[in-house]
Amino acid sequence: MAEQTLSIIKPDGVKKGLTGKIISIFEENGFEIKAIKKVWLTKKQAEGFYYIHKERPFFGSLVDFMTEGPIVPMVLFRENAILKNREIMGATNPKDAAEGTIRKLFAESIERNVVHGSDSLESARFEVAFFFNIFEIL
Ligand code: IDP
Ligand code: MG
Repeated sequence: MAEQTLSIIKPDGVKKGLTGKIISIFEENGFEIKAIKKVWLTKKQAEGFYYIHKERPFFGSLVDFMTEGPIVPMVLFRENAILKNREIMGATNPKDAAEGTIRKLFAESIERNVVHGSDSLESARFEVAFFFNIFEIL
């Protein structure tokens, strides 16, 4: 079934000038970009986006990282989008990521790992709505 997922190019990816390259990888993998923007989150916004991780030991550091510069959230659409995006992103830790995945190619560490991707239908719904309203998703 065709579905939407939320991807984010994180501050490290934007700073390294990887935005275009990563968008190309999505398009080459059959994703349609239904919405895209560049935003710089406040701490409060980043804490809200990652509320699910608020008890984790890396939460504070993750929020600092995600607010150190602009990010590029986008809505991706295709068959099996959530799983397919997770597949081409690669594992959270680039050391464990498969060859050719975005994180294997570009990530520095388990934290500075270039991209975010929704991990379920439920999180995709929350995350898409966090950044975009229905008039912005085309
Ligand atoms: P995911 O991005 O692959 O879904 P999650 O477990 O949901 O991974 O973690 C969210 C983000 O938190 C990761 O992408 C990464 O930036 C950061 N993170 C996850 N685990 C660690 C860790 O052990 N140390 C530091 N940062 C982490
Ligand atoms: Mg996650």
